[in-house]
Amino acid sequence: MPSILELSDEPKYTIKAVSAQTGVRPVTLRAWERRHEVLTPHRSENRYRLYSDRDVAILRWLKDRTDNGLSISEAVAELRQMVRNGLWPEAIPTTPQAPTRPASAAPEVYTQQLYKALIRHDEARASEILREAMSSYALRPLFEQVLVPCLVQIGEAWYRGDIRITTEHFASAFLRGKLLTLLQTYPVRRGNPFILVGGAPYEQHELGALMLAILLRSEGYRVEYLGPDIPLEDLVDYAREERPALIVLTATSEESALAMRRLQEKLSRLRPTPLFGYGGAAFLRMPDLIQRVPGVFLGKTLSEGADKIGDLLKSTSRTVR
Ligand code: B12
Repeated sequence: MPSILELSDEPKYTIKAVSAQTGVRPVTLRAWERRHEVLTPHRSENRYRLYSDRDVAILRWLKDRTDNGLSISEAVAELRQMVRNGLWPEAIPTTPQAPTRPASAAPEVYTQQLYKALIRHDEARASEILREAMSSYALRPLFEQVLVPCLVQIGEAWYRGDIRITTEHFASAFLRGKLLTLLQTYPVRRGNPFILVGGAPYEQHELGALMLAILLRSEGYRVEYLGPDIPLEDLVDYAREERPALIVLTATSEESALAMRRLQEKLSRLRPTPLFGYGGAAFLRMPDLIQRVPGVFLGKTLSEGADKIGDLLKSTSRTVR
């Protein structure tokens, strides 16, 4: 891990984005600044606070110390002493396995609460529940134990005819919006392995790909999220120019999965040749598709996918751009 001093001090993030990255509420951030002079964020032209990667790392470090029992003034004093001695602490890695604070309710409770708020079209309540779940759970359990089960429940209710198509669309649009915002709160790290993530041709389901993109960005990769239904010819052209280390596509239907059959071959003509990995519900429902689609099957869950990608990239350790 780099020392905090090595991180960029270019002002970039709003207080909302910093709050999502650190788990410290905006009101607390402002209080820390006012009372403890923790840091002085840059102000944009319209006077909004803008924080740098270094600011975020300082706040994460302070949050970690306070989570471990120190008062904020003790943590600030400790940091000042280290800086005076020329020993800036190391940046704390963003470990998605580590919850930001002890969970206040079991994941199933959040799933049910979120499901109920979404089928009532109660956006304010759904946002509140999601915010609480996000501050209680790290990304992997948040996605796999709260959001995915909630989406499955919505899909089943739609299939049974218990909820309207409009309601299902509202719920997925709401979650898509929240997930895109979350993706954008993570910095784009140039120099780290570059990964393209998106949906296979004809695929309209994009939330799995989006969650995977967030996991990978939070783990330090440079990730571009391309959205659903990507035409392969164009993707190959783009890869030729941008030289990603890895392309990941997801598929829910057999049609979309089979549309990826020729991709590996097309990519093998590029130099350097990007790795190609895939996953998604189609391969769980019809496992024989794994034999029929050349490339690396990345696993049954988002966590398995993120871990497998880590292993793949470690073994090639190619950083592009
Ligand atoms: C939201 C939604 C939609 C939205 C999507 C909006 C959006 N922007 O994404 C819209 C309205 C567009 C939609 C359309 C359709 N949908 Co739809 N949809 C859903 C719903 C409710 C949620 C999907 C979702 O995001 N799930 C969350 C993801 C993460 O779950 P998952 O894919 O199961 O992921 C798990 C694994 O597959 C894995 N995984 C996922 N991605 C990846 C990637 C990698 C690399 C790895 C390693 C792992 C991995 O991780 C997860 C577990 O950890 C599901 C219900 C459900 N059970 O999922 C139905 C569902 C998928 N849809 C269904 C259907 C039938 C359709 C339509 C055909 C309906 C229609 N008649 O038009 C169309 C298909 C259009 C198309 N060509 O793709 C069916 C599919 C049934 C089937 N057996 O194929 C479902 C299951 C609903 C149901 N119960 O019947 N849908």
